[in-house]
Amino acid sequence: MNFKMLKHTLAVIAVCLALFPVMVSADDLTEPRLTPKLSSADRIIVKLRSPAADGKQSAQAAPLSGDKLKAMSRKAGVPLTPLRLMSGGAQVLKLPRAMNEAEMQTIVRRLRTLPEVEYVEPDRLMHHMKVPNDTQYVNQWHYKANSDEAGAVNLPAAWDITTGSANVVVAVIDTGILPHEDLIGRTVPGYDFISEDAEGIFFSANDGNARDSDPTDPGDWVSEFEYFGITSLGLFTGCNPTDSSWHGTHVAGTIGAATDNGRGVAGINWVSKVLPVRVLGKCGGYISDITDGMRWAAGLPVAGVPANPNPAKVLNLSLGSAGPCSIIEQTAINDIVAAGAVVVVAAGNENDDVATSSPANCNGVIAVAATNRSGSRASYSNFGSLVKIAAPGGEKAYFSDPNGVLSTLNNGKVLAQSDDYQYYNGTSMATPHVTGIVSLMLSVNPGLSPAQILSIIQSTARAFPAGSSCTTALCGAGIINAAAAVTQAMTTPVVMDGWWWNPAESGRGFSIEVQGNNLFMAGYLYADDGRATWLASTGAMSSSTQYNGVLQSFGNGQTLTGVYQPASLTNANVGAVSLQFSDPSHATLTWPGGTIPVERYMYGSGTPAFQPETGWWWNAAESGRGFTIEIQGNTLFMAGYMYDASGNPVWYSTSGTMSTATLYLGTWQQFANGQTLTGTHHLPSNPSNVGAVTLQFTNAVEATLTLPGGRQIPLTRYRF
Ligand SMILES: [Ca+2]
Ligand SMILES: [Ca+2]
Ligand SMILES: [Ca+2]
Repeated sequence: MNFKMLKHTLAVIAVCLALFPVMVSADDLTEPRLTPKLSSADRIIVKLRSPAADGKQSAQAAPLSGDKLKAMSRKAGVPLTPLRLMSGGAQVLKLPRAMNEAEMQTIVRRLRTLPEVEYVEPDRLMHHMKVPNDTQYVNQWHYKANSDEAGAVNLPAAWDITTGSANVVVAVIDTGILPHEDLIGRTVPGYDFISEDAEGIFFSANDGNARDSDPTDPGDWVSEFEYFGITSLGLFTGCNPTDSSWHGTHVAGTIGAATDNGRGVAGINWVSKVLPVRVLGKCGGYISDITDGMRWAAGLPVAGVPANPNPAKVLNLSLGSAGPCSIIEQTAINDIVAAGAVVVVAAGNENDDVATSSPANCNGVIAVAATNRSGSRASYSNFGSLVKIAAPGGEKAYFSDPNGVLSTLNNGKVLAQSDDYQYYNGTSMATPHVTGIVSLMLSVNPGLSPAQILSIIQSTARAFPAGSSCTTALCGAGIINAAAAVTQAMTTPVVMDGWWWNPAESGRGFSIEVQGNNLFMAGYLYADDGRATWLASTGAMSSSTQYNGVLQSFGNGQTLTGVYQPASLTNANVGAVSLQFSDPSHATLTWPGGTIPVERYMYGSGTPAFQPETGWWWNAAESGRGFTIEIQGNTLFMAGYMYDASGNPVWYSTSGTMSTATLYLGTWQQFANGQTLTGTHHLPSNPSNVGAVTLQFTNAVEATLTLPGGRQIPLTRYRF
């Protein structure tokens, strides 16, 4: 498609930001102690309003009449069967089958609209939370429910939902791994990326060769002899004498130790396999080897190394060093994230701003700060605005202090000897908690993007406990909450945000975005008199793949160059609209114009130098008009949804190549005379040039927009 055609097809729509109804989240069913196993309810509890005029509650409900039952079944959309009467005036009705959460919510919502219904709720099946039988689980305070441990990640309730999926692989980019009794059977074949130090010299690798297919950890001790003898030769610079750490084995155990096997420790993920990628040897590892190992882990090609048959969806990097994010690191991370994998990185242990520690300071990673057992910042943990989330890294006062993180280890100080379990502390230990929980989220919803994963773990994070030395400015959004994150992951729709269209009907299209469980779309098209117009719809998804709502029309709001005036809802129901998503980039749209296939509109390729968040943006001080912004490849496409001088909804669009990574210079265009809501397809006429538009991004969620006339407007991402 040439660029001219592109301009025709990229029309725009409208956003009516603050005017839309308040979004309603899923039912707020509070659970006392036990956690409901979602997706397994086959009954509902209904209480009808008492017909008694005196308002007294009868002790027991009266059986439903046949007519009443039929009416309720019709409303619910499924046959309901009386099961039993309850004390307190409610009764239990059986559903024809077990319903998943979305189906259940639909039935509950429908029945609530009946005037005679006082309340209706799912009759959920409760059960014990899953607790593994590993003998040392009792000491893994960092996994426990928050009612038991202030600094823990709330795993038991998450394990009730999932203990992992065989379709997910987790990469541990570290010192390699040992065949520990509690890791046997928990790995897929990895690789050793440590190159020779110089031709024929393998001090760092310590396994007698360069890169090879065996990621077994041979030990990373540095002896006094080596320290004094070899550093003087320029090797092992900045490296101190130390025992072997078995660091990768400890990290791997947190993520995926064999669990519920009656021995040792529990891992966060009991099912998904660990991919051991060895990049750290004696005295650490080089970025050149680490980035090759990262790329290979995510399934990207690395010269001279066989393809990885088990690409990882999440990479654990419990490593780093002082320094800026290098180009080679950022490029590798960009490519890995573009391939759909999540990169989780330790913030570092220098008690310093994470901005000083790479690769935690790279864009697109989840940088993890460490908290201690009480939920305060561990004294060693790096901190700062680049930290995305906190997790328990523990804080030890002595070697075997149980306030560290307990995982698999070996007791060999030089070479490996006997399997062991030890407490370590560090952001290296916090990071695999996040990685493991991300792998559980991907186990229930493998289509989640890295951006969605980050959004969910941040929005579901637990606030730092009272008295914590952490704040969101220091330690990220909160302490990761496994149960809440996995629950949210299950119900988060996988829809590609941005521009959508029907290729057979170019000239009109759709902005579609899903945040959390809420969809917000605008259709940009033409009025009967030929002017560009837009309609919008927003509300909760019915399920992870289905949206049902109404099209709404707004008017009388702020014009392109006029002063602010709020818009008004001119038609609350232009017609019903539904979107049935068959995959993240395809859907069937049913609306007043009929039923049409729509798909994600792809107009650029390659990785942009800068990637702002895709979707709705606005100026919060000027609600009622808004903008959709997207960069694909190096091409920006933006639309503005606002009003003309007569108060009609109107849209403008602009599209073109970025001038610099963060600066766009273009012109507002306005199309006319294209396809109407219900009319047959025809292309719009050539656009008119409305004036210059400039967009200068400050970061991925903030920009300054300059509209025709020169007025500058601060834009931020619109959160709904
Ligand atoms: Ca080797
Ligand atoms: Ca090896
Ligand atoms: Ca175990």
